[in-house]
Amino acid sequence: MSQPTAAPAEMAAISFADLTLLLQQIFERHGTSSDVAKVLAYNCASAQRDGSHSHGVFRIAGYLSSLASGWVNGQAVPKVEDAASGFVRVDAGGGFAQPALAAARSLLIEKARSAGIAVLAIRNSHHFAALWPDVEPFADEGLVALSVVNSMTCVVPHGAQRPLFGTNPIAFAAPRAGGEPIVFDLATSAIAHGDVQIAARKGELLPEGMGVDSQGQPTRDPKAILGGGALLPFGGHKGSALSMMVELLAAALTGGNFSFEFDWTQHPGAQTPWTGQLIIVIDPSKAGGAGFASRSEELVRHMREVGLQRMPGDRRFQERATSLAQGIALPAAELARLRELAG
Ligand code: NDP
Ligand code: PYC
Repeated sequence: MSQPTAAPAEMAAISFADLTLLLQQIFERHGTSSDVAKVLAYNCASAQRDGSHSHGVFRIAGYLSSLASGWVNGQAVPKVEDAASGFVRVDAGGGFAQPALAAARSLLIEKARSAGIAVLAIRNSHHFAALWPDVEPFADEGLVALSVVNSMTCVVPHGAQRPLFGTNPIAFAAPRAGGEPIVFDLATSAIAHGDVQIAARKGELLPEGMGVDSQGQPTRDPKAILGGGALLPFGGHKGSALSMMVELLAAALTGGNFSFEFDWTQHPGAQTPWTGQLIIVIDPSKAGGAGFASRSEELVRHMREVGLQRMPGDRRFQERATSLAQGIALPAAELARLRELAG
């Protein structure tokens, strides 16, 4: 006998500008300042537009429960410090990382252009989003950018028995002549925590090798991973080393918390990791020689020539083009819920 299949959800479409405005209203109505709301709304709408589903409107519930719990300061005003010729520090004041980046961005670019390289160290910050929106705009301005952020303990270091690291993504962006910039953004865990939540919600099994249950046994059940189990790093000892590097750069170097250092148990509903973020920006024009963007393009051409069909970022740029042309597709019930939240 065949299994009954769920009816496909009725879909609706909304423009990028309208979704951004709607999300801005939601954030403001739930306790953020207008400045913070603008930055978070643009970030979250961009993720939805580009098909970054684990960090688009799916995250709104987590943002709002974190704000309501008092765990994150939606009104925080970042303090930018000019630390050295190539170093900017920001204390995010227990608020979100993206407004801290926005506040420091022009100083960071000025330093990168004058010194050739500059570092932005954000501490005392919450990052609950995709990382590519933090680096891609630098590439649009001809700069190379690399960012790391740590999150919350849920990944077992390779060879260990218990979780310690966060899902700790790394994002990179570089300009490319005659095309979209080269951008990748990847969790150093075998799968992002957000995707495990989405699989659990849909009742789907994960591929092999993503995580373990509460007894440390391999499992494909996302609910077992979320309910006392843990994730594994991608690529065994190699992903584990990168995750360790992220803890060092995003937390030890910035003055932020390691993924295991904060305790949110007194704030039921808290979901936003209270950690740190590092961004390194390089001005490739200082390297001399052939233009960097032309060399990037040359590399991409050679990759295509050996048979590469899909560059990292290709799917996202394609989704962006479709969303901008046809509107961002969302289940109608989800859009109605967002409108309710916006009041
Ligand atoms: P994916 O594994 O989906 O993708 C990682 C990268 O690989 C992307 O740049 C993607 O490009 C590219 N890619 C995917 N498949 C292919 C392929 N077949 N060929 C070439 N390139 C490919 O991402 P993750 O699940 O690791 O991470 C998802 C998101 O979660 C990220 O945005 C990350 O920043 C976020 N995250 C945030 C955390 C936080 O603390 N704030 C913690 C952990 C994750 P494309 O985009 O075009 O698909
Ligand atoms: O998807 O792993 C994740 C994540 C952690 C914090 C924000 N996103």
